[in-house]
Amino acid sequence: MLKPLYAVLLLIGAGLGLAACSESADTPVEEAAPEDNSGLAITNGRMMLPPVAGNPAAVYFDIAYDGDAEARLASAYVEGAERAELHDMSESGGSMTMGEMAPLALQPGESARFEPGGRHVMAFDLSPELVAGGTTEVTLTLASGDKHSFEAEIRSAGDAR
Ligand SMILES: [Cu+2]
Repeated sequence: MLKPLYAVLLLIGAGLGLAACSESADTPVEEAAPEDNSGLAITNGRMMLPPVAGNPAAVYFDIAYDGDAEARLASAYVEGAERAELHDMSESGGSMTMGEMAPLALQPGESARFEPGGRHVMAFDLSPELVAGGTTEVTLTLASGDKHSFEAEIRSAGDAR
């Protein structure tokens, strides 16, 4: 009578031990840089704060893509902004207007620029914690679901873009 009960307790104990073990083993892995299979490398990341508080900021950067297959940029996330959109500038009737960017496809080995007067990430509803001289994290998500994050330098409206 005692023996089977002991066996059950042992099993429960082993189960708990396993759960605790895998939890402590997983935590350091998650805290390390998440695996980045995006093939994206970003340089020159910077966020231009708006001249008037309450307006959106623009984020510019250079992309180099070195993946195995065509990649499509799907969305952007900017730490400290409520919402971010991928924008492009186009000329219509002699004036420049901006709007949602057509999906950007990158072939292996290709690069692209997000720069003043062209493509940019528009960041809306900015946290007051985003101040010139600091940095913020920008995350790009590809259509494949792969993500790539980078630090963007925060600059004030009058600084070099
Ligand atoms: Cu815009």
